[in-house]
Amino acid sequence: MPNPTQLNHAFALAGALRFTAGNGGLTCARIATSAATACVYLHGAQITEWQPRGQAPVLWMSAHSNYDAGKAIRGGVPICFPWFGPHSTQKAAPAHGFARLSNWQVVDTRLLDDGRIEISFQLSGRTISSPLWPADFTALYTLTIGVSLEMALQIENRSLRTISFEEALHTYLAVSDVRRVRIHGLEQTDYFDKIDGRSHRADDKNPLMITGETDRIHADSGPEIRLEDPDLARCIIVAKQHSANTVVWNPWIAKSRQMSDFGDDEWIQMLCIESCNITHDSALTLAPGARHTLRTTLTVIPLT
Ligand code: TA6
Repeated sequence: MPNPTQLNHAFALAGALRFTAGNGGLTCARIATSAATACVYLHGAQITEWQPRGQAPVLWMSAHSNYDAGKAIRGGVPICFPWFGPHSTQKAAPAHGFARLSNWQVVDTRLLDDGRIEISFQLSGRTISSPLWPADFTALYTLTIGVSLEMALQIENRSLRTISFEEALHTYLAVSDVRRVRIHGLEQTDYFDKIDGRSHRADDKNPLMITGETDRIHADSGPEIRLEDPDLARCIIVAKQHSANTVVWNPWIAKSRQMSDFGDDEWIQMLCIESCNITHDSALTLAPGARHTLRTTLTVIPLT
């Protein structure tokens, strides 16, 4: 894998993007423009920081995260692919697939005319073949960073047979106090509650509020989820394209204590709102040569 010096020679953008050694010695791209700052690790192509100028950080990161080639970074936006959660048959397989544990290759960086920074990463089945999912594929992940954050995950089937997979942008959002936020956009949707193992229908008109451990897979949510944070006087808009389900997750007290890379009280200041194509009903199938792009855009507006 190229070192920061080699990456800067090929991809640095003067005054806007440079590569450096981050936590744990893992290589990351640091972005700083008049619009925002950000940090993206090549490990998992995981964005860990995004902060529009004048805003509090929008992505949450655990202070206890690992930064180790063999482990997932806790926070930011992990890429879950080609399966979500535990592997269907191999219990020893990594949760949420191998994409977030892999070194992705930087393939492009550019400064757009509107001042946004675009950085693209690639993961290929030719470099990361897994007996658990032996497909020939190419994943292209493009981040467009400015006053908004656009994340586009394109999967291409490079094999001669149909492939099926799950995917998610497992977005950790930073909140002031998860007990006081309101989530709009999931009303009147059906969801599977992983806590009680049953299917439910969301309240018809009231926004979702978090009052305990929450782990829900909502089906057919609309194109936009709004997270209202009264104490930060802001609303984070999660706009989704080609995402069949939305996961809402907060581990709350007991689950937080069970995770070594998650502080006991960190649950208060985070909430995952994840853009997904998961479960048997919504996993994706691609014919040979076909492509699919899951796109999520985060925007922050004042809470009026
Ligand atoms: O997206 C929610 C979830 O599937 C939860 O069930 C919990 O496992 C969370 O992901 C975190 O998973 P991780 O493997 O990153 O600890």
